[in-house]
Amino acid sequence: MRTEDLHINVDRLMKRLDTLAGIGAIEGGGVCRLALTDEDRLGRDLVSGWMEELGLAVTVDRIGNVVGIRQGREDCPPVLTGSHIDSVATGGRYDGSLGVLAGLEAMAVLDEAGVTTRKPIGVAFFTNEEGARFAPDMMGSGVHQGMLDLGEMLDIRGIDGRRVSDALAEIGYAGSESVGAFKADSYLELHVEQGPVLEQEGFTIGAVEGVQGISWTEYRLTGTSNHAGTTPMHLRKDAGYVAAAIAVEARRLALEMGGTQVATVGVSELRPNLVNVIAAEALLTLDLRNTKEERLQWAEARLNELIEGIVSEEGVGVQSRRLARFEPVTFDPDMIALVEGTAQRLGCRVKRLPSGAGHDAQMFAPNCPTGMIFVPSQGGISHNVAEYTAPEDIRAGADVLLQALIARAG
Ligand code: HGY
Ligand code: MN
Ligand code: MN
Repeated sequence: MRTEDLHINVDRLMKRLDTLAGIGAIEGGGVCRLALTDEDRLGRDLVSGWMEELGLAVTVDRIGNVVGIRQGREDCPPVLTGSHIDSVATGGRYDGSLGVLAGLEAMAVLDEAGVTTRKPIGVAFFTNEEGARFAPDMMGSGVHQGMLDLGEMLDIRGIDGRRVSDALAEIGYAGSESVGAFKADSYLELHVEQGPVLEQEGFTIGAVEGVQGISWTEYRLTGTSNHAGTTPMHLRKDAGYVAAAIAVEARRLALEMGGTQVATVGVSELRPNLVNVIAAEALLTLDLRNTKEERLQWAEARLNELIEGIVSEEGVGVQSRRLARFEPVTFDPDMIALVEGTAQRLGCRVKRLPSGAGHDAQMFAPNCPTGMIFVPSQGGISHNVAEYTAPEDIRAGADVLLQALIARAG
C-alpha cells in the first residue's frame, strides 16, 4: 500500500484515549491530572509503557519530558510530534492527550505497514504544559527547547507550596537526559481547538497560524480586617473590594480594546473569607492575552495604572509577581501549508486560524519549522469536563497528522 493511502486505526486511538482518561478520572467524564501528582505519574507510566511496546527509544530528561524516537533510515534530527498529558483540575480528556496518543497511533500504523521513514520520528509528552499547579505553563517544553532555565524552573513552588524538583523526584521522573539543546527537524502538534471557531464555521481541520501572547500575574493585596457592621465605608481598607474591582476593570479593558484581547481573573481567594469580616487579604491572578505583542504590553501597562489607582484610593497594600510571560509566535509558512494541503488532499474542510490557548508548539517555533493541527471542540468548551471532540473529527485530525509526519520524514 502506498504510504499516502495509510490511515490511522481510530478504534485503537479512541481506546487509548479512554484508558488514559481513566487515570485521574473525575465526575462528568473529565480528568484531574495536575502536573507532577500521582495521577500524572500513573499517566506517564501508562504512556511510556505504550512507547516501549512500540519499540521506541525512550528518554526522560531532567525536567521529566519523555521522548520516544522511532528510528529512520538516516541518523538525523527527528520529526517530532506530541503534546502534554498533565491537565488542569477540571480538565477534558482530549486537551494534550490527543496529540500524544495520535502520535503513538501514527507510529503503530507505520509499524503495521512496515514503513521506515528517511528521518526518525519522535513523540513526546512535556512536563507541566498547563501551569495550573506550577506556573509558568509550557514549563517542560520551554526547558526542552532552551526558552526557560532548568534551575529556575526546578526551584519554582506551586500553589500548594511544593517545589517542582521535589514533586518531580517524588513521582520518579527526574530523568538524566540533558535539556535545552534537543534539535528537532520540525515539530507538529495535533490539539483540540478549545474554542468555537471550527465548529461554528463548519470546518474539520484548523491549520494553526500561531499562538497569541500570554501574560500571567499574581497579586497579593493587604487591607485591614474589620467588622462588616461597625466600620464606616470611608474607614475601610477592604482587600476583597479591591480584588473585585480589579476583575471588573480587567474585563472592561478587554471589551474596550476589542480584537483578540482577553482578560481572566481565574484565582480569587479572600482571607479570612467570612461573611461578617472585611477581608484582610486577597490573592488573585490575572491572565491577559493578545495576538499582538504591542497590544498585550499596552493592556499590561493600562491595567497596572488602574490597579495603582484602586489600591491607593482604598489604602490597600499590593505585591505583584509575574507567573508567566510569552510573546506571540507565528508558525512556519511551509508547516501551515503542509497541514492545509494534507487536510485538503484527505478531503477535509480546513481553515487557517490563530491559537487562543498556549501550547508546547510555541516553544519550538523559534527553533525549527513548527506547525499545529486543530480539530473542533464541541461548543468551543475546554478546561471543563464537558470537553468533547467527535470520533470522526479525531480520525480526520490523526490522519492529517500521520500523513504530514510521513511527508515531513520522507
Ligand atoms: O493556559 C493555556 O493556554 C494552556 O492551556 N496551558
Ligand atoms: Mn493543551
Ligand atoms: Mn490546557
